[in-house]
Amino acid sequence: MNGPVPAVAGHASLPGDASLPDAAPGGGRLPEALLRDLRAAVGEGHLLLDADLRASYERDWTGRFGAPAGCVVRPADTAGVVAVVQACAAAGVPLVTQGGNTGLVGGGVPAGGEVVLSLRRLTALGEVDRTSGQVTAGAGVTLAALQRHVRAAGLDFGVDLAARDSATVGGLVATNAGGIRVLRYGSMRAQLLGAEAVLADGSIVSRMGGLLKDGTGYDLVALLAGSEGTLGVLTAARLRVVPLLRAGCVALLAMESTQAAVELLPVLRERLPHLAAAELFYDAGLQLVRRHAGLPAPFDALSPTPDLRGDEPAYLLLECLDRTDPTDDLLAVVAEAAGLLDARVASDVASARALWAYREAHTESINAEGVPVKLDVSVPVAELAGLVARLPEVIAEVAAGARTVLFGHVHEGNLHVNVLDATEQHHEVTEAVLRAVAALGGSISSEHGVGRAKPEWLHLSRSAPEIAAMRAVKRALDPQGLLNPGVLFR
Ligand code: 2HG
Ligand code: ZN
Repeated sequence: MNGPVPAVAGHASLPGDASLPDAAPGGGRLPEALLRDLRAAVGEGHLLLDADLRASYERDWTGRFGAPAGCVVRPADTAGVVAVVQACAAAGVPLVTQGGNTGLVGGGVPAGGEVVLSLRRLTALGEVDRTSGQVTAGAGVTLAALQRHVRAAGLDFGVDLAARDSATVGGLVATNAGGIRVLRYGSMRAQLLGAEAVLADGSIVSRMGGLLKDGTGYDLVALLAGSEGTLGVLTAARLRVVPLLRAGCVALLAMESTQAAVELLPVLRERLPHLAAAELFYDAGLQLVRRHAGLPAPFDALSPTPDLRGDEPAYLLLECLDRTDPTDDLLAVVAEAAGLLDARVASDVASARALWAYREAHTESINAEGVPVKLDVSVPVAELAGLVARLPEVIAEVAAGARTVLFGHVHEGNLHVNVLDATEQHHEVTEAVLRAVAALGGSISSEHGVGRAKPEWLHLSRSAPEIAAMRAVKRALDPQGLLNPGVLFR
């Protein structure tokens, strides 16, 4: 997930990408009867057939994935979604569900000829229920709109990420999005207390009561989180809210190595109960961000400590949030931090934002350089420094001359591996990186989903019986293979 969605239509498919079949024709090829039913379901103005109107729905944010859709439909409500799903089921035409189109693994854009079901008009927001600490949000509500709504009631939402202005509730649930607050509140699945979803046969599953204890069998709501639109179309979510913590401070630490940053984690856990984010990046990303966002150097030239363990410096961005100013506690930890080369601490909103910009501008700055091969992985945190040290060699072996930019969420051992100048070798790079991750007991997809980018490597993270069980669930709920075919499974 990333920043504001720029116009990216017109990028060519990556050479040799088996997930992108030759461009299928647009709306002209869909059966007339289907178009008639879709028009009736969404209204004339929300059935998009012209190539120009479809374009922004057909290509993903990175420019790497996408193909012409049969058409795009934009229903206004759950009844409209039901009518769309039923029409597609009757015609046997597959659907791709899309939210804010900020996905990074091709899971929300067509592979050629599907109906794109955009949920952006499902923007209803219920009143914040202070008694239960819950709120209901339509699938098309953006994260920023949800945050504004909940904060106006003196509360907050537990997930936050850089793409907040465009990413929608439906997409956040579909990918089980993580972001920058996972160490405090968990991923999207942990916020999800109920859901309304339209299944592939047009039936509606609605569990919006928000019961915190409910032992009546399978947890269908939890199953939808991370299902990437393959099991049903999520139309609304019942979400947990958290206290609004207005007093905050941010520190940007230059650590002598990744290992030094990792070794600080137990100290942070024990001494900073108000820690809300711990983010990691390196010089390669910092230089790109400075160039594209025009930011000054955060530190004067760093003078490495004599016992520098051979690694490059790692930048660690920490944020504490509380009811009372947590700056003194953070300063005390920073003052004693082992392996610290330099530090900046910000307690006012403007300087805190300025420090966050170094981290949050990574995705945009990388994209400004070209189409990256993006891999979102996690390893047990004790293995993180080892992975960071190995990756340059692993990547250079299959893509000499590629530029690798690493950043991520250190607490979860979650690394975003962005490889530029490697579009020709994207398959080899993916294979090499994901194998290195799997060898360390890691996950091939931490928070962006599997999408169309990684089904081939699912077996590196999931056993054969697990994949068979997942496929059985998919077949049971979507026997026609109507919903997001090619996403998650090959
Ligand atoms: C982030 O942490 C997002 O900023 C995007 O997950 C990561 O662009 C990326 O690779
Ligand atoms: Zn991330």
